[in-house]
Amino acid sequence: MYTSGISMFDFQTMPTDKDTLYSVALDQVTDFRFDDQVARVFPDMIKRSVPGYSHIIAMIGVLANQYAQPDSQLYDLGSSLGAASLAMRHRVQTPGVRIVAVDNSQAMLDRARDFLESEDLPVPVECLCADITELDLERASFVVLNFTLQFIAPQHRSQTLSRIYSGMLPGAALILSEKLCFDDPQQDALLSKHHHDFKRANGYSDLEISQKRQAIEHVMLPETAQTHIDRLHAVGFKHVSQWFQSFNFASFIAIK
Ligand code: GEK
Repeated sequence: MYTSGISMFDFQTMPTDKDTLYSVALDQVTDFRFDDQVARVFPDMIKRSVPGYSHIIAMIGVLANQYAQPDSQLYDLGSSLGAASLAMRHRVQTPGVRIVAVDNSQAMLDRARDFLESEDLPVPVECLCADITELDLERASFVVLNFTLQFIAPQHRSQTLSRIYSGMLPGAALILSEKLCFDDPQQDALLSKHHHDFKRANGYSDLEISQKRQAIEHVMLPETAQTHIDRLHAVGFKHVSQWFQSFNFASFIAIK
């Protein structure tokens, strides 16, 4: 069968239950954790919560094929169920590359492994349960932090990026996608409102939106675009560009 276009290669094929985790009023909303309950519904949750997610995943595949160097490694840090790994695996044609998908949630990684191992493709993928703040990368030509850095404590972000940078080859690229906040309170409120409109349009109720926001507010700490750009430069990246934004969600590319 002839297939064309990038959408064939994204996370849409991943099995998922519908996300109803915050649909009934909870006595107490506890801090969000990437546990088995979340892993079960994750593809549905992220697609209905992050504007532009499927586009970013598809572009990660396209960009990985541009930056992958022969006999190097491609890293998917905070891989969750491996959507970015999957996109890279389907796109990259460079000889001798392997993908390393890293997450510190065993529940996420078990599902990612089941899914990635069921595929029969030439590019090998290793699924590693590890904390990315303590990881040493080797011969990395392409690194993905797709909505992961926002879960790392702000005081550890520079050091984590420096560590990543030192494991990257000259000319290698890092993709950093994040939820943003804005210095201007009006802009911040407007884009946050539009994000909630997006979630409502995807079937989340006001109760679900507000309980999820409570669960995530101490766990996921967004920063401004300028903070990310300045930090990437300070770590040593030569070129930094913001290549995507939808409401308060953005993605940057940084080249060593
Ligand atoms: C995607 N990138 O679908 N070490 C390793 N993993 C971590 C750490 C850490 N210190 N902290 C958080 N995580 C994915 C989506 S989700 C984003 C990424 C979201 C992991 C955590 O377990 C979770 O799987 C992931 O980072 C964040 O393209 O849910 O908004």
